[in-house]
Amino acid sequence: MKIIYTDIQKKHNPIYEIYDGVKESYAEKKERITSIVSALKENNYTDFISPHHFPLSNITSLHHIAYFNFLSNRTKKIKEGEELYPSYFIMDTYTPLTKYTFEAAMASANVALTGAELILNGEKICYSLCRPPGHHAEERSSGGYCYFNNAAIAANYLSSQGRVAILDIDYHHGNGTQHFFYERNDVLYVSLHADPNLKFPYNSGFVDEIGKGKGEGFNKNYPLPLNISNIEYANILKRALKDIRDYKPNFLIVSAGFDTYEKDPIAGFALTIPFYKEIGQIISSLTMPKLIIQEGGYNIDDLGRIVVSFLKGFIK
Ligand code: Q9C
Ligand code: ZN
Repeated sequence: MKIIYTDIQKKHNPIYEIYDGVKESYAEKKERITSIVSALKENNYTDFISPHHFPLSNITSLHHIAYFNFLSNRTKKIKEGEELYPSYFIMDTYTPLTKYTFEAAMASANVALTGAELILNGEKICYSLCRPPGHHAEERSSGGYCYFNNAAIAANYLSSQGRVAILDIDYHHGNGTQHFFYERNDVLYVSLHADPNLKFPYNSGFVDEIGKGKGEGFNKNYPLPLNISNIEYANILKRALKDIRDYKPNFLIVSAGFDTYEKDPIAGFALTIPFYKEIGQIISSLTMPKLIIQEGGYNIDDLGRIVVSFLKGFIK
């Protein structure tokens, strides 16, 4: 299995986030990448690939040019070690700009696009180890540790060659991804996530959000109760796969967040490390080519083992 990543993605390195007015240690740490890469190497995954640079239009056909320019220009004025908090392009207090945020977010988007290109060139499965994550980023806003929506950018790229389904298994609802494809029928969005009445992003991810216009029926949310177990989760995942099968996509993108893990420091499900292999197996029962895109997952000690377990569910 080809694995795409670059250490440029580690250059984004905020120190703190603000929760209810209190500064806390930044959860979306660069060590997440280190944990994943070293576990992959220990488990004999060797096919690592660096991303290449795609035309900016792949990003700016989704993200507004004013937002893109804001990230590009504003980060140039930030000093080493400084963090810039909300402006009108930043939706919350978890998504600061640092000097290298734009560079890392661009690299992350190119990691996603490189994976998508490999899929077009005939790979059956690829893992784009994106960081920063993407699924909360909208047309003109950053949020929830996300700047550019990597999965949406890859989906939009693939959509010129066929029907795309996105399965989002991050703990949080991918408001950004839903938003980009809400009125489109060429990209199906299906998400399993913590009930937004209780958890971030709080304002989207409800069952009645089914899409709009010609996109009606092509957005599907499965909000879940806290502390959900492996077995209950597997049942709902299988139901969600039926939505995907019925759609008959040519490509599948998995927005793979591992903050559903029982010991995740910011979340609240009860999934265990061996169960991620089962999730992988369930998803690999779908036959179309698959691009796995890394989203959340914040238990640094165990994240690498979780990813390895998950990838083992797919054929190498
Ligand atoms: N004190 C992703 O998983 N809320 N984003 C954090 C912790 C923000 C998560 C509160 C969660 C954003 C990609
Ligand atoms: Zn998440």
